[in-house]
This record gives sequence, structure tokens and C-alpha cells, in this order.
Amino acid sequence: MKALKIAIQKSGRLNEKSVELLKNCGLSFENYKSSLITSVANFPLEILFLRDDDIPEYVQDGIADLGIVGENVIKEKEVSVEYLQALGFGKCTLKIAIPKEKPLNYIDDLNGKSIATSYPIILQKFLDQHQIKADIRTISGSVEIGPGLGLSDAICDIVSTGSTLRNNGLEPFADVLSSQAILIGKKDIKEHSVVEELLQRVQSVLRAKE
Ligand code: PRT
Ligand code: ZN
Repeated sequence: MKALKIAIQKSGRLNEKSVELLKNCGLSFENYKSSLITSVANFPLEILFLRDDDIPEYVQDGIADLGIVGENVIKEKEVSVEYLQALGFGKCTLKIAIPKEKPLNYIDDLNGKSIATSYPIILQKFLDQHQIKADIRTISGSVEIGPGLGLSDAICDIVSTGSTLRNNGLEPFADVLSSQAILIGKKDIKEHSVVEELLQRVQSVLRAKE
């Protein structure tokens, strides 16, 4: 049988938990070292190790059949993929945050303000829903530094413990999206018998953790 492909993060916050989940599903494979693709010895699956940003498109385009990636990345890429299972790790919240010394009271107070983010698509939808017109400044990293440098009035970024916000004199103002790692699949792959088997194993691993 031709092996299906699952894309997981090569290194970073989701890598370890993704590998652990697949190993707990009984899959036996060599962990990522320098090869970007590895086969599973005892299951018809190959594992691709990728930048997380590339995973949604790889799955949408069928280069990978399955993927594990944060919901924040899936939503930002606006891809058409199926959510097979929320995985309960990589939990975080995309938040708008503002400088402590320039507090705002209401969400409407964002009107006319500039907001730095790496998530322009998700942020624009949020602002549209609240009928707010703000200037989105897209930057690719270190977003929290924006207000201190006078680049923006606010930021919209991923928060988990909140210590990065605090260390940069910022405080949470509004929640935009709560996120966790999701097992996604390309369209109609859910009916594939290998995917059904893997999904059952994933669900029993998750149940055992409850
Ligand atoms: O190299 P690659 O492109 O694959 O990785 P990456 O650097 O883009 O992503 P990575 O590994 O940082 O995060 C992968 C995924 O983990 C994200 O897409 C989220 O779904 C999830 N996740 C969970 C987080 C965090 N928690 C998190 N705290 N992603 C990022 N952060 C960053 C955040 O951007 C901010 O700079 O951590 C900082 C805030 O953390 P606290 O704890 O100070 O609030
Ligand atoms: Zn990334």
C-alpha cells in the first residue's frame, strides 16, 4: 500500500509534542535529524518535517495528506483543509495588547489606531466584525517591540504565559482567537482506511490523557 504523508513541525514549539503523539500512537520512526522525510517502520505513513507556516498549504495541495499545525496558522493561511482532531497541546491565544501607560477602555477605541501583527488576515476579520477601522502594520516577528519603538499603538500576537507582553510594558486588551494544535487532512482523506486507523489511535491517546 502506498504510504500516506503527514507533515509536522521540524523544530519549534509543536515539534516535540507532535513526535510524542505519533510515538504514543505506536508508530516507530527515526526522529528528525537532517533528513526531511522519514518513513514509519510499522505503519503505512511517511513523516515530513517542515516549517509550520508551510504545513496548511502542503495539506491543501495534497503534497501531504495530513498535518499537525496551530489553528492560528491554519486560519491565517485561509486554506481549505479538514479539521480531523483538536490535539490539546500548543494552546495559546491571539490577543490584541496595548501599552500599559496608554490604556484604552472599549474595543471601539481601536478606531484610527495602528496595530502591528504577523496575523493580518485574522486581525482584519476581527476588526471587520467589530466595525473597527485601524491601520494594520504587518511585521514578521518581534511584534511586541512595536509600541515601544513608536511603530504602532497596539499589537496583535500570540500569548501563552503573558510574560513577553509584561516584559515589553504591554497588557492584554482583547482576545482575537484561541488556538491549539490541530490534526488536519486534505479534502476527503478522512475516509481513507489508514487515516481512520490513525485517528482512532490518536483519539485513544487523547482519552488516556484526560
Ligand atoms: O520555524 P517555524 O516557522 O516552524 O516555527 P515558528 O517560530 O513560526 O513557530 P513556533 O515554534 O514559535 O510556534 C509554533 C506554534 O506554537 C504557533 O503557531 C502557535 O500555534 C503555538 N504557540 C503556543 C505559540 C506560543 N504558544 C507562544 N507563546 N507560538 C508562539 N508563541 C510566542 C509568541 O509569538 C510570543 O512572541 O511566544 C511569545 C509569547 O509567549 P509568552 O509565554 O511570553 O506569552
Ligand atoms: Zn512559523
